[in-house]
Amino acid sequence: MVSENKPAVAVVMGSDSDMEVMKSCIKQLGDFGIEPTVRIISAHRTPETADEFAESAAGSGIKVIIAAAGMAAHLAGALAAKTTLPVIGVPLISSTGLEGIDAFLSTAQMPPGVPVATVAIGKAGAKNAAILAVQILALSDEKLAEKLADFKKTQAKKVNEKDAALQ
Ligand code: RP5
Repeated sequence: MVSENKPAVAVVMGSDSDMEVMKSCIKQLGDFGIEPTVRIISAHRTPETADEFAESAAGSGIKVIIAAAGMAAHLAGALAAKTTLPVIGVPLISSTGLEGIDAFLSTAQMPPGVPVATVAIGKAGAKNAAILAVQILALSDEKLAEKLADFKKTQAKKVNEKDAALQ
């Protein structure tokens, strides 16, 4: 069961400039009734805070960490190095002109032994990170599992309706 009081999901981002995209992650979690802990922590600018956060996350009741960053995105990996909780990495597009490929490779290409579940670049990834976190929590939470099943049905219904409108 997900605790009513302690947030089970943390959404961590490398900069306040990531917030605009990560709002869709926070909103998607909210749609499943999950209010996450939201933090701005940088693997490069505030590395001590990153260590501290990762080391104390499990003890604070967090079960899944979503970590989003752009450019040389080391946040998800740095957190994964210091916790046994599952870490979902969201690579973000920055102003470098590399369209998020830089962050994607930095997030996904973890060495063996320290996985980061890396989702798509940008807004799609932000939303999918929330859904993946819910899927992990739903393994031990029947109500969440039901909500996920409803979500899938509604999603399929919307596509079917669009298809039908073309016939
Ligand atoms: C990363 O660098 C952040 O996650 C952000 O995506 C990018 C740029 O950060 P700012 O210069 O906008 O703070 O660490």
